Amino acid sequence: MALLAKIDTFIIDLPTIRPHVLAMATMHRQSMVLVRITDSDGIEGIGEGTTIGGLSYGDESPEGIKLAIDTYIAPLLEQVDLSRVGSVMATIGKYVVSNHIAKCAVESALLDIAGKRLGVPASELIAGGRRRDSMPVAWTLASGETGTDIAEAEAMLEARRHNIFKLKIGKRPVAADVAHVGAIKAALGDRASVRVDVNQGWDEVQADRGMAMLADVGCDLVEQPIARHAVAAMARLSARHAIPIMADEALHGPIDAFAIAANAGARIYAIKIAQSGGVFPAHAVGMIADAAGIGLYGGTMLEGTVGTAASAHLFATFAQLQWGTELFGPLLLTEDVVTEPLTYADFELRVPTSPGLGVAFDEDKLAHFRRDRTTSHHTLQGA
Ligand code: MUC
Ligand code: MG
Repeated sequence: MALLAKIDTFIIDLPTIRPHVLAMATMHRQSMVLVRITDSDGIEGIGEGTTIGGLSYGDESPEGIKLAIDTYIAPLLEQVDLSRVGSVMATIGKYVVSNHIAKCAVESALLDIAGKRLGVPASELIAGGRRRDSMPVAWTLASGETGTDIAEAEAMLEARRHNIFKLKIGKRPVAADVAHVGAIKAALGDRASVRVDVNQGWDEVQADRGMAMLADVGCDLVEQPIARHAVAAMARLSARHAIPIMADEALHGPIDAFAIAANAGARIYAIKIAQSGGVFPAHAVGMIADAAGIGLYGGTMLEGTVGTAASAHLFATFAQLQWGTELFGPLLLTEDVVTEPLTYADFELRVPTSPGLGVAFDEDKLAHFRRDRTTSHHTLQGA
């Protein structure tokens, strides 16, 4: 039996290495909610809940995630045995609907504690445990400039960091977007897989035109071309085009996963632990996809190191990961708040091996980047 001794939540804001241009927002920084839970045995677990562009991507904001945890989830944690992670999350689910990102942050911290208690990486606590120690990682080209994106992709190939590139489109007219994708694919050729994410930017007519043109320029897949609720239209587009649709915003956990599979709305799922409501529901999304013959891709909410590690532990357990992952979040940031960064090498991310999530806060950096920091006399090197 492990009881709650302490829970602390805080928002940190970290600058991005360059503006990250998406259909709905241009990011100059990433804001993440971090949770630290200490149990009655003194074991500490950490978790992350992150979204993109304030309230422009989804219906949870960093401020709202923190409020949901502090005001509604923390009191529930005072009444349960924290060592039973699935049961704790079921209790939370009974009293807190939706709020998937907040739930994900708390569940990750509990899994971190569970792994540390048992002396095993979090991946060993999910289904049959870890099946792979590293996984392919895509990079998103989203500078907004074709030439800059090509130079960035060349540098990534040269450094053997990424050979899968996702391009963010949907903001400009369809033809201009496709010309941008075509120019990048022509420059990279067979050295890289080029994919696009429209972030719901098109209607069905634009998607019909866009998907046909994208197939012609050698694009490998089209992520969430239209509105997330338009499952019937996703199914019509999937039936009409050979280029596969990957569902992202449409997937908020197992119920959506089942509905999209039943309606043949997508051939690939971008699985995100935050959007699904945690590692366990995201695992269920993966199982539904597998059963339906839908390909798997490990998605990101552009989390920092803690959320990226939690995602990697889950994706390491999937029998199939046909489309790789995009767990590059920490690489988009100029700063980090952990003691040891994750390892990226040979186009892959290595899954941490120490107990729990396998990552730890650097207390000085954390204190420095907390939005609610009270002192500014702490000066970090390079900060
Ligand atoms: C999204 O919609 O997939 C993932 C990678 C990236 O650049 O943005 C995100 C969000
Ligand atoms: Mg997406």
